[in-house]
Amino acid sequence: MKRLLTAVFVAAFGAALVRAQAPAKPAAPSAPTREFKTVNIEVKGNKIWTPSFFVVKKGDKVKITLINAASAVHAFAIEGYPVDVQVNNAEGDNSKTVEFTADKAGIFRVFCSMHAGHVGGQLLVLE
Ligand SMILES: [Cu+2]
Repeated sequence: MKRLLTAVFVAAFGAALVRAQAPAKPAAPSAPTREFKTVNIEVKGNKIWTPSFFVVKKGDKVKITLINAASAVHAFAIEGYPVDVQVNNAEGDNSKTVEFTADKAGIFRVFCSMHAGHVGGQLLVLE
């Protein structure tokens, strides 16, 4: 019986000691949100999302507000990411927001998925 009590005491005391000495886990830093605003304009017949270059770090949350100040409907898409939205200026709803996490490093084409001639840009995701 004495051995059993000793074993129980050692187990309980040891567990308490381990808990007391365990270093606290540092809180994982939350990824910053990189916010951008880009406007679709038309210059001498050329449709452009401007600015059209976005630089973020891998793991960042990205929020891009899209404003279509040109005519009709244009799309904003990023190759390699699930981003492809249409922004319609003709119906008075000329603003949309896209949000995603930049989980892949590299250079990704930014383009209008509706018009091949639309001037595009790039998303640069740094490692
Ligand atoms: Cu377009």
